[in-house]
Amino acid sequence: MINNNYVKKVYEDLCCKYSHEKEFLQAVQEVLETLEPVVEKDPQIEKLAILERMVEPERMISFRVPWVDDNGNVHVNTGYRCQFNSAIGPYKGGLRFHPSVNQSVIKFLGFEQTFKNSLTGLAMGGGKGGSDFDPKGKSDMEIMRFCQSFMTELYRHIGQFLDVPAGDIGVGKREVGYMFGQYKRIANEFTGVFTGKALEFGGSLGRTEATGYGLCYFTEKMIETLRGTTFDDKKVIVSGSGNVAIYAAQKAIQLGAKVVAMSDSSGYIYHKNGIDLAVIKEIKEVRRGRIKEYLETYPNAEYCDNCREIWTVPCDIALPCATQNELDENGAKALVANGCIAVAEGANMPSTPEAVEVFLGSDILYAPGKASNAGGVATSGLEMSQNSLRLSWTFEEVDARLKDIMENIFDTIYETSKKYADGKNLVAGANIAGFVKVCEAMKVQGIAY
Ligand code: NDP
Ligand code: 2IT
Repeated sequence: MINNNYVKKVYEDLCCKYSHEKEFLQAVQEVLETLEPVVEKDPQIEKLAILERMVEPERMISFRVPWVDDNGNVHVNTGYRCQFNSAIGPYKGGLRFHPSVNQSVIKFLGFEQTFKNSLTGLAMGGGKGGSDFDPKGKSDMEIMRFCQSFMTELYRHIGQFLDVPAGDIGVGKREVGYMFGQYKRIANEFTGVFTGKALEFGGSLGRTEATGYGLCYFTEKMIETLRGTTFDDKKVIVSGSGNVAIYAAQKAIQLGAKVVAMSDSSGYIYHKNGIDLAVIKEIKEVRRGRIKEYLETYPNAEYCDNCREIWTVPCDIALPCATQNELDENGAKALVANGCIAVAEGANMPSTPEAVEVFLGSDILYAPGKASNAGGVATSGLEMSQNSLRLSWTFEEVDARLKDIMENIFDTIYETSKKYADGKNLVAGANIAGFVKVCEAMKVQGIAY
């Protein structure tokens, strides 16, 4: 519910203009609702139309991506790059290849990224991009041809001081390699224009693990501070089984937890004794297979062919690490009813607004993705620093910086929540803390006539 007249008007105008952009409006509404106390204290925000500027991307690029499959058939996909906000640094954010990608999805991700990047404390603006291309079932050569075609247009819009993409759903080291290679070829320069690169050409140690590890560092700090407990001996469920999920599970296990359930878009597995992550890695990272194949090694584990039901598995900590709106009101109620103490988001906007309401109305600790999954982009920032310095830091050095950044993010959003809300609402804490820095930068940079 939005009460303030100015905030309400900004949101209503946006709803009229972009009525079909469901995910984008959802992300904006959640942020605007929590900014009311800040807007009421600072009349400059309305006078300088900061909110109107904050919800409109600086630039939204969309383009044709034609490519040829192994049989010689021609296909056409749509490519996007949303350069949302550059008030505090060059645009920074991942690329997503998934059939569900459209302008609304890319804009919601770019909007969220602006606040997330601000929370890291590093100088990075917000951006996001991708395509409705489906990498599933494609050969390596098809992936390569698609990435090259995509970059043949995108290269003119990015640069190490302008916009630095990285991975997201469907984009990992393989895709980043093909895109970086094409950029280098066309731009005729070798620069840190991408993060998430392989180690051989400027990647950072620890970037692969960063989002998942960072999520656990954040969660451990949250449950230590607010519940006086740790991951040790906790039962954990992790949705998804991609980059974020695998390394969240790995760190949770290292910290003494037992991960009992994981999923992919087809279904979830439940392994009472604790999931063997080496088997998941083999299936997902090496074979690019389905999570159901886990049962070939562990026939005593269970498989359910509805991935949305993973939240009914009793647990102490839930880490949604797959995609937006994967955790709805029923899932949230099941987690609360089963005595779960904390939900921390590895994915972007995995909880529906109704699920968030359930969490905020209960005793559960709830960490919004823009705070708890910021470890990935933070380590991308560290990769950019290393590229600029022409140096590589050790895994231990990167990991220590990541831990420090995640603990600082928790402290910042908790303190902000105490200042503006009730100290429990970390959504408000994250949105306000992320907003204030960008807002101050926008205020002093003037308005272009
Ligand atoms: P991956 O492509 O490596 O893995 C995605 C996982 O989520 C897969 O298990 C996939 O299952 C599942 N998934 C994807 N779409 C759906 C869907 N519609 N319904 C159910 N399951 C789905 O991506 P990442 O691990 O990189 O990203 C996961 C989430 O984390 C995303 O929300 C992303 O934006 C966010 N994130 C990623 C960061 C990063 O550094 N990579 C950083 C911060 C956030 P299947 O294989 O069946 O499709
Ligand atoms: O959502 C995200 O923060 C990412 N996909 C990582 C972005 C990045 O630039 O590393």
